[in-house]
Amino acid sequence: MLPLRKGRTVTLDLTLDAPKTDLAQGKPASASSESSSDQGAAKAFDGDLSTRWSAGPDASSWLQVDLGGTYALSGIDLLWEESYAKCDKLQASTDGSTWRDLVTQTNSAGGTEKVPVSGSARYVRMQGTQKSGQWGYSLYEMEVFG
Ligand SMILES: [Ca+2]
Repeated sequence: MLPLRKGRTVTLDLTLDAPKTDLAQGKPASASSESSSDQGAAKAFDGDLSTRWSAGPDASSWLQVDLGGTYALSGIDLLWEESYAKCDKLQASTDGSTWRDLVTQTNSAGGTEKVPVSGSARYVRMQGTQKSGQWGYSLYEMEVFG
């Protein structure tokens, strides 16, 4: 602790982080499956932590979003419900049909995953490969940052 005394000038050096903008929020979303009509793909991009996308039971289920333009990406946050992907690939595409892997995750713990990525993309996809349990993947939110 620095003692502050009356009459003394103190200089503070502050670095403020620019607020991060979720590029995916409210953008067009699609998924390989949706377990019910009120747990559709868009629910993972609505900025609401009480709503979620929930996939059918297939371990190869995926969820994707169209950012509406090509961005240089820095990170993807996955906010999982209890049923998460133990293994998945985070993929990127510029045309929505050819995908490349940004990150391959082989032992995820679920919860909130903040995954650093690099590369440019217009489309971003969570491609599941192994489920955490018997239920399909379920994401409260998937956030994409530039
Ligand atoms: Ca949501």
